Formats: sequence, C-alpha cells, structure tokens
Amino acid sequence: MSKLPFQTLKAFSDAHPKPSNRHFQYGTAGFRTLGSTLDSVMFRVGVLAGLRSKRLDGKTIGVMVTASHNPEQDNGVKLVDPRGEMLEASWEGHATVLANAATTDEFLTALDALVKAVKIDVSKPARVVYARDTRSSGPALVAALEDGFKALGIEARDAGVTTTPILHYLVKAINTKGTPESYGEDSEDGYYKKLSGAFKKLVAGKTEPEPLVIDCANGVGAHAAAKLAEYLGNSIPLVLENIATSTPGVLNESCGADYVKTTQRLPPNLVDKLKPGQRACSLDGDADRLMYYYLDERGHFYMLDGDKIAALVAAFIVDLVRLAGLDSEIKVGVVQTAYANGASTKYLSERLPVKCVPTGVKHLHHAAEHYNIGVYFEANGHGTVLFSPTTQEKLAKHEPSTPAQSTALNHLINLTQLINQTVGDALSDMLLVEVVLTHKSYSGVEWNSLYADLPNRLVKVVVSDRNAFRTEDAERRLVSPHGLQTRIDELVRRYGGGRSFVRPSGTEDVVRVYAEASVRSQADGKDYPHVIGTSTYVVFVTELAFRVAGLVYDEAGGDPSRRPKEFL
Ligand code: NG1
Ligand code: ZN
Repeated sequence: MSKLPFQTLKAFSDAHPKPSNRHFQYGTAGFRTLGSTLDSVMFRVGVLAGLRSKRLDGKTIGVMVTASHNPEQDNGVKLVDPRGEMLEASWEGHATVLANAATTDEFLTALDALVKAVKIDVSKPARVVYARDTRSSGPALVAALEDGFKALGIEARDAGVTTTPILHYLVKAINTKGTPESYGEDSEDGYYKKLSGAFKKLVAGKTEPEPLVIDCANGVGAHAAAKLAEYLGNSIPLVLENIATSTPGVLNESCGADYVKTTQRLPPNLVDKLKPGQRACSLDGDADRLMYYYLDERGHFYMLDGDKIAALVAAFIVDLVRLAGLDSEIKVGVVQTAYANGASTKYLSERLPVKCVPTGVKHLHHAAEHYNIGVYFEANGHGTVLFSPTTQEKLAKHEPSTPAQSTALNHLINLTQLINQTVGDALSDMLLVEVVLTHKSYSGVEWNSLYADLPNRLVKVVVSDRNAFRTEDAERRLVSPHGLQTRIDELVRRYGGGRSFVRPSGTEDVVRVYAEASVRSQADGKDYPHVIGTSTYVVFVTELAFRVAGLVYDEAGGDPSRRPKEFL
C-alpha cells in the first residue's frame, strides 16, 4: 500500500497553522464559527474530503462552505457523502480530531492513524466537488480548502457560488451519472431543468398562481431563485426581494427564514410590499430552509413554518397514493423533532404514522428512509420528502386501471423529480408547496387553518459547558444535570401542563429551552390561529420558558451578576 505524501502535506499544512486558543467541533452542521478562525479547519477538511473519497473508491465527496442562517461574520464547512447525504456520523469524530491537532506534526500523525484505523487505500483516486455561499470570508476559506486538495492530489471540481441543496444535488448527480439511478444532469442547469420541468407538468392546466414574494435573505438563494425563475417562465410569477448579495452586513440581517421563525415576524422591509393575503416566503443564507407567511387585511402576520409545510405536503401525498390505488402497497410516514408544534403532531398523528427523532438533519433523514415515502421537516423550515428506491420502482411499473389513477400516478412520479431528495431545499420545497396550493386551490388562509399552532417560545441560555447537558427520549428529557428534569416537570405542571424541554445546541455554544402551551390561545373571544398576540397563553408560555431558562442558568453555575434580567 502506498503512503500519504507527507512532505507535500507538511509544506501545505505549515501554511495553515491551527490557532492555539481554539477548539473546533464537527457538529450537526459541520464546523461553524467565526469565519476569521477557520483557515486551518478548511485546509484540513480539504484533506479529509480526499481521504473520504479514497475510502469510498474514488466516489465524489461534496464540500460546502457556508454558515447558513448564522450572522455574516460566521462561516463553516460541511462534507456531503456520495449519495448527496450528510457525512456518515462516525467520520464527524475523525473531522474533529484532525481539526484540533495542535501542530503540523500532530496533524500528520492523526492522518496516518486515520488511514490505518479505517483502512484507507491511499493509492485510490480522490474526487471532490465544492461550493460556497456569498459570505465575504468565502474566497479566502475556499483557497485554504483548495490547498488541502492540492496537498493530497485530489481531483477537484469547483461548483462556484451556489446553494447547499444544489451542491448536494451535484454530488448525487455526479455519482449516479450513466447509471440506472441517474439523478439528473450533473450541472446547475441540470438542477433548474429538472425542477422546473417537473413543476410545469404538475401545474399544467391549472390556473396560474398569484405572484409569490421570495425574501432571499440577501444570500446565495437570490442567485438561484433568479435562475430558477428564468426556467419557470410564466408558470409561476416570482417577486424576488432581499437580493443584495454583495452589500456587506445585510446577509440574514432582519430577514431570512431564521429571522422569521425565531422572531415570529415579517422581515420589516417587506411590510409595505405585501398585499393582504399575498403569499410570501423566506429562504435562509444557503437556501435550505423555507418559511411561508402572509398578512391579513388588518396587517396581522400569519406564519406557515416547517410543521405546516409537512402537514400540507404529507396530506397531499397520502391523497395521491390513495387516488393512484396504491394505498395498500405504499405507506407514507412523517418524521419530526421535539421542536414540532404539538398541534402539528396531533394533526399528523391522526392521519399517518409520525416519529420523533433528535434534532439534526441526519436523524430525520435516516428515520424517513424507513418509510416507503417519508416526509420530514424541522419546525425551522428544513425538510424534504424521500421516496424509497422500491417505491420509485413501483410507481414506474404500476399499471393504473382508471384515468383518475393514471393522473394521480403521474403526479406522484413528477413529485419524485420536483423534490430534492438529497437534503432540505428551500426552492424545491417552495415549488412543492406551490403545487399543493394550486391543486387544492388553497390560499394561505386555508392552508393555515389545517390546525392552529400552540403558543410557544424558544430561549437560548449561554452556559460554560453545554456538554454537561445530556438528554434521552429524542431529546425530550434531560438525564443530566441530575435532578433538573424533575424541577422542570414541576414547573410545567404549575403552568397548567404545557410542554418544555432543554437540550444543548449542536451548532452554537448554548443550551436551548423550548416551551409550549397545551391549549390554543384565545384573543378577543375568537380563536387566535397563530402564536403572536397578547393572550394569556402566550404570556404563560413566555413566562414558563424564562423560568426554565433561569433554572438552567443557575444549575450550570452561571455568574449571578450576569444573569439575563428576563430569566425568572
Ligand atoms: P441546534 O443548534 O443543534 O439547535 C439548529 C436547529 C436544528 C438544525 C441545525 C442545523 C433549531 C431549534 N435547531 O440546531 O434544527 O437545523 O441548527 O442547521 O431550529
Ligand atoms: Zn441553511
């Protein structure tokens, strides 16, 4: 077996020293932190991507440089496995070890150990495809990444500035090229063609929808949405907002999917741009999350989040499967996390199997693979639908016995082409939502009325060591610190039995507290079908969240003089 090119690796590595005061962790979103600290991480990830490719016989590995919805000064990097999925979990640990080697010598030793431990044949070819979002720290970080490719002699394809889901698409398209599982042309144009072609077939003969406003978060989604709009032609009018991708400081700033979800507000600069009832949506900084919303005649804001998308889409697919005459053979299921609104879980569970898994796309994706058709969405708007290989075969071979069955079957087949099955994809999900709304002749109002959200609140607590917080039961209960869960349970009971849970974030150095009321809020004596408002339950749930946050802060030994004043 040949050996790693240690001399070359050493020379390159010396040019990318690790900052001594930093610890890096490959979390649920890869490495993600201040962009200015990531040079050595990028170089090492470049080398690691090559080793992963060699380990998989030269299959192409994806590398995405992005920090998604995070503030503009952050950046990050994550690896994509050959089928377009997240990096296999066992390699997350290898990534963390390599990133934290203190010196070049330690890095080389760690590389050698990895090659031996996972039995990498270094003589195999290595191939990667890489891309970045629009962050200004991107070009320098990509240069460091490319040094990693050069150091190991990797065959690298630059996909330029593009969205995370397009990079995932490319990885899968490259690795399936020329096979019966071919995922599409391995180019960005191939992606737009595939999505727009399927969309046009799905809405053929239907009334053209009213214009849809897209808040592009001033990120890379602006480029992709503009190109997609060209391919879509007049099948759907799109109005692009927040497209200032080269203006410093505006990325994800008071706009984008995360802003909308966490503040439960409309991006302020859209206020005057939306007509009552007009559908609008926000992408995040790398266009893998999607939030819909609209304003009513009184200017009240209604948010349609990932849970509402899951409800809309799952019910539509269940109907199509039944109409195609395939309901005894194809089972549809939904996967959620503990952050799913309780009302969505109730709505969905009454209709189809629902599973709850820990936060993080890899957990959702893998659980969804266990269904014939698996719908997964996080409340924050990240999600997709997976059609198992046997289901896709069944759809291709099924012989419908009536024209109605044939129509439903064709819709299902076109959905397999419209949906980016590799990962959550805001643009693909947006077209999916538009298809369902068109087919059902729904406006945002009808969609929103599928169920009424329970009032909820998400709070961050900064602690010195988030690893002291460990959970079980799909993160719904704490096992450590010992005794804290019992105290949370007591509080929740005192607040009329809502729901609250605490878990360490996988992407930020914080602990998250979620609280939800058990009853829909009422306002003005009427049902108040969204979570904004001054009703008793909203006040209750906010108070509960801040009480639990206070408990967590004190338990984690937080400095009393710096205790946030809103913590109760
Ligand atoms: P953390 O930081 O582990 O809560 C956040 C999101 C996840 C997921 C990841 C990856 C919430 C509460 N958490 O994870 O759902 O999207 O980021 O981006 O939304
Ligand atoms: Zn994102």
